[in-house]
Amino acid sequence: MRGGTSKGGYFLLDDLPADVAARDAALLGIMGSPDIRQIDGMGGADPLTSKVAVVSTSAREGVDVDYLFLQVFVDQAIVTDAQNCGNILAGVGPFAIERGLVAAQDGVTPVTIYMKNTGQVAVAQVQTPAGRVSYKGEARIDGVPGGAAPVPIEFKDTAGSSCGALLPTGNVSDVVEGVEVTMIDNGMPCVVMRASDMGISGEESPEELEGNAALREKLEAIRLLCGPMMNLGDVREKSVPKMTMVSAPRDGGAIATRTFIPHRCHKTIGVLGAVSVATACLIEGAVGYDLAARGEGAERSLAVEHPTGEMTVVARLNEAREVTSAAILRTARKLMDGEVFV
Ligand code: NQM
Repeated sequence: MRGGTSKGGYFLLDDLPADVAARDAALLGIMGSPDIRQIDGMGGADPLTSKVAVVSTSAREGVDVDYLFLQVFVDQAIVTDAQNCGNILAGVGPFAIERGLVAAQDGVTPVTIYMKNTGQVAVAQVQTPAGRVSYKGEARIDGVPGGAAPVPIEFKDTAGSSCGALLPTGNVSDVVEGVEVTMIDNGMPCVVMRASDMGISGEESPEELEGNAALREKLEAIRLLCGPMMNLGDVREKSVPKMTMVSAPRDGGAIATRTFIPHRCHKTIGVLGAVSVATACLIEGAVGYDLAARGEGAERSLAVEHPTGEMTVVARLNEAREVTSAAILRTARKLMDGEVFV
């Protein structure tokens, strides 16, 4: 399925080996990793298309399904659950209904999803006219051609999802390798830096940025130092933290971004990555605050600009001006249903 601007294999938990090593070996075989072309598997030779959702009925009160996200590295024999994925999440509701884990209503079916990677809950609204999942519609998201059925998703209590605290160092900003950064986790551990401090304008294409060896080296040096500071330990073999360089918005949005995830430059931006960066823009003194068009009031619509458009994060704030929930719009599409070979 395509989930948002990512693509992956969606599995029922019981269809995969229970043993983690055997499961990971199977998923590497299915995706064709390690190989930069993933020629012998289903992966699309890009971290954004080498993803897996493992879905099961939930035993939790008030929750429909449990979702475990697994990132299958393209060029290394690594399968990691060290991050969540809000894009692949967009396909979980439709998949759960298609597989009979959730009964469809006539109209729209809310699916409450426990995200096992971070221990938090999201609610997705799936279009189910006449009790069947519909993927067709007019909702558009940047990074995906054409229209599709809308899948609005709401997240609550995502602060400190992987790092234990929204600002894991206790500071709104720190200086690492001479660069001012904000380390933040509102659903996705992110290091936010000013593009200008990294020697770029923030308007470059992902290809141009990936071709900038000095930039990539500097980003990785900062990332390896930030990992332990964010309670993530040694992050050499982890896909977090994400590295987002911000600059003033160009197209009427709230902030412009270029994100490394962490070794390839994202063609858009991750969902929870966008939520975390938008949250940084709302914290006085954090990197991004001074560059952002932040809006007013208890509900803010922040268009996070990225290389192929924008992703709007609707953030709700409490009286202390802390973000208490965030909502985004995604779409998803079933691409094939069948048997895959290891
Ligand atoms: O941040 C890519 C994606 C993601 C993650 C990544 C995501 C999120 O675009 O919630 O969606 O940052 O590795 O799928």
